[in-house]
Amino acid sequence: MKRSRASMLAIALLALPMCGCPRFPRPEDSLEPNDTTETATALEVGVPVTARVVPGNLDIFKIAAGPGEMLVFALESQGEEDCAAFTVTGPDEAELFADQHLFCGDRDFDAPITAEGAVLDTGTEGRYMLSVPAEVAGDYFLTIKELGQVDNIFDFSWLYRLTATTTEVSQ
Ligand SMILES: [Ca+2]
Ligand SMILES: [Ca+2]
Repeated sequence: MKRSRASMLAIALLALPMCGCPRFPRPEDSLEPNDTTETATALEVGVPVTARVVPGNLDIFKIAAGPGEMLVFALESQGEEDCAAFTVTGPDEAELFADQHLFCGDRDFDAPITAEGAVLDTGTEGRYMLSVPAEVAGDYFLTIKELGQVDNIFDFSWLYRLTATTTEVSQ
């Protein structure tokens, strides 16, 4: 009896990696630590960075923009659980965009808070185009937070490529 229970446990342990569930821990990226605006990763216009966000560890990026520009963050999924929430703040700490959903895939149910002219385009699978008006000159901060499912047993992570660009807004 003991033996069969042990073999059942062995089968369960062997089956676990095959169930497709996300597993933890997953390695962090080389940009860490970038969990606060003070330690934010500085972006250069048009130069992509690849990073991984995990629950409980924000990824924060900064880029100088403005005045009179549109700042666009292009985020392309490179795999794992695309389950992110975004926030963009301006030089005066004004919130220009803030996702409000708490779990994967709920963005459509809990609409983000957006400043006038700020838009998140999710029209292409695995790609986000987040545009915010940079009316004031200074540093703009993008915060990426990895969410989960309501019933998550294992933590998620998301591998992404981020490119920031600016365009002049015609008057
Ligand atoms: Ca990270
Ligand atoms: Ca981080």
